[in-house]
Amino acid sequence: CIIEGARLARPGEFTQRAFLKGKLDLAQAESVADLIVAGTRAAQRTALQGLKGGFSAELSVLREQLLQFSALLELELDFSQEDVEFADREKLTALLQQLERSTFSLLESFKLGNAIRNGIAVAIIGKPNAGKSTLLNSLLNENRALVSDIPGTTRDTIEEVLNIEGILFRLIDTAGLRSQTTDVIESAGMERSIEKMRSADLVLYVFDCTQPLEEVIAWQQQAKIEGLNFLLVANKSDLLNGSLQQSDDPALNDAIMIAAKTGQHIKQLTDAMIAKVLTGGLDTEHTIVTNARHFQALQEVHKALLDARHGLAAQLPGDLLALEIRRCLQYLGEITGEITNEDQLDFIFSKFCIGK
Ligand SMILES: Nc1nc2c(ncn2[C@@H]2O[C@H](COP(=O)(O)OP(=O)(O)OP(=O)(O)O)[C@@H](O)[C@H]2O)c(=O)[nH]1
Ligand SMILES: [Mg+2]
Repeated sequence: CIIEGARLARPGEFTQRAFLKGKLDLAQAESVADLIVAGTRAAQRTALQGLKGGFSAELSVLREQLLQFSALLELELDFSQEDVEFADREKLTALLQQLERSTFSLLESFKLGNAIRNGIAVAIIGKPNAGKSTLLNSLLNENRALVSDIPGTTRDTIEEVLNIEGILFRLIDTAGLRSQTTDVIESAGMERSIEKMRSADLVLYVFDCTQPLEEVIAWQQQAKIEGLNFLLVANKSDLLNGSLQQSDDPALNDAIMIAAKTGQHIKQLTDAMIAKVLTGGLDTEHTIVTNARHFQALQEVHKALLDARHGLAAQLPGDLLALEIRRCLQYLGEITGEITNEDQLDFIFSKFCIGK
């Protein structure tokens, strides 16, 4: 065929043609690329959702409404001598606020979308000897981390990925937290533990349920203040019969009782981990932004919307207001591909593999 003049398709060429012919918009075309690299079922699901155009549809509606206002504002400019107002300022303010809310929730969804693509970071935190490394091993079903009855066994973080029911988790075993240590390496390890705890999507706070529980309650209060997404994991339940010791505190009602060493109730824990993640809206029909380019454009949209609304409040003249609104439209259009330049398109489609 090649002698006859045929050539191999360029990366993304077929999808690019579908876009240029108007069969897919840009956000949908990019979902094709996301689908190709999706490593888990959850990632595939969000990519498919993008392909169906939910994301684009949501933005298109908003963009259309804004276009109408923009047209009215531009019309005012034609009659600038006569001091007329075609665009109802109050309605425009309301629309801008609605757009701000929509873009904000889309921006927020990026965090979840990103987690789905790259795995949900789960930090396993707790005092030395609580059984964190034993839990990591039990979740992975292998002896990955060193376990011993000497407190301070884990000195640095250990990271492993685990696919639970199609959702990718990045499990991070950390060095145990103790209130005081004179060991330099151990205290450096603890600093890293705290860092991991703060940056994780989900924190598993593991404690030995045969020990006094005051510290657990204190940790929980602090975690709530810091706004952490966490689960309390009461470990070593095989050493108890029945309920938590001194657990008349209702604060610990939600703790999940497990025995990491024997693998008891690990399924209950993984179910709770999935439930924690799903509350972010993974299974709902909500649109999730997974694409970094969309995220950046949405940030610009959000900034432009704020400027426009502040301009309105400050009774900015119509021509300046029209400029701000055009900026919003520009960035919204960049996401769905209504406004693009050649270079940007080539860059986007070059990330595809050949034959797509
Ligand atoms: N009985 C019982 N012992 C457990 C359980 N989980 C862990 N252990 C024991 O507790 C000790 C400490 O376990 P590790 O997993 O090393 O604890 P860690 O939290 O990682 O400790 P550091 O790395 O020192 O912070 C070991 O002797 C484990 O065998 C459990 O569910 N039941
Ligand atoms: Mg350990």
